[in-house]
Amino acid sequence: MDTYGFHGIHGRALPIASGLKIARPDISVWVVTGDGDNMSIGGNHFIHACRRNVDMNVLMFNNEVYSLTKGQYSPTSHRGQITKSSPLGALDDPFNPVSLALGASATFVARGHDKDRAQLQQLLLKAHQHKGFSFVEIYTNCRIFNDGAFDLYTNRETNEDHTVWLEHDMPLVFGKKKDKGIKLEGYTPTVIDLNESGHSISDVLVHNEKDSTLAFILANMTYSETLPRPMGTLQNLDRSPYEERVVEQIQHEVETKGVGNLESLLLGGSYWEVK
Ligand SMILES: Cc1ncc(C[n+]2csc(CCOP(=O)(O)OP(=O)(O)O)c2C)c(N)n1
Repeated sequence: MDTYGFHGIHGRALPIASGLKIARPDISVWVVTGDGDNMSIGGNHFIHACRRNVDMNVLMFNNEVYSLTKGQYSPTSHRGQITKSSPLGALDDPFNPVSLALGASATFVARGHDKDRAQLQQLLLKAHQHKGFSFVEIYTNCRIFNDGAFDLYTNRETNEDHTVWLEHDMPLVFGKKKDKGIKLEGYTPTVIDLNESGHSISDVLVHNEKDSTLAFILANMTYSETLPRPMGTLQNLDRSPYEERVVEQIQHEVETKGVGNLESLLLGGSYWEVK
């Protein structure tokens, strides 16, 4: 097909994209999905796509609600969220999508939002350059069914005090005046005030996107009421993409056993004759 993209069935974008990339490793494959699509009906596909590490880019537009179907709660809706299907407040605790991706062994995990194009552009470029599975969670405002859900993290007046930008080799400094930092006390992140005596920039945690233990700690800051919300690249690891392993395996078999023959495959080895 001479096209830049197409729609698949709800929840099944990742198997379609995996097949496409394995058949055509030369093309750049992008999946655009939602929190409902990717965490509910497609949740099982998501965890297996993460561990398989097919070289593709998954952009998950998280608006914390099912919007197309007019406002039911989703796996990223928070406890107490009032929606059309939870008029008294949702009782579930949400998935944290970046923790789920890390737990399922995704090699590239990042988070951005819809109101900062420069940061998002940087993340999408990094995802594209990463060889392997890239997951980018994108906070996306739904004006109709969940307006303002991310205001604290995306509005100019509040976002600098409520988010921290993760950049490899850079200290986790945040705040309007860039005078607050994240310090690790054991495995626990805490906020320090750099204006206070006894605190200096050398106490501030320096990000390392190759450290998967640190990625978990940072991802866990997500729903904290006292810590800023981590944005940027949580993890960026090198691991061979699945489709390369498929090609290598086939090449090896052809080199050692010769080109295959379907008939001898079907009639050879394990088969039974029913009498
Ligand atoms: C196989 C199938 N099951 C259920 C639906 C109904 N359905 C359509 S969209 C949707 C949820 C969408 O949520 P999300 O992925 O978060 O996208 P949003 O609409 O919020 O952008 C559901 C359940 C469907 N279209 N197809």
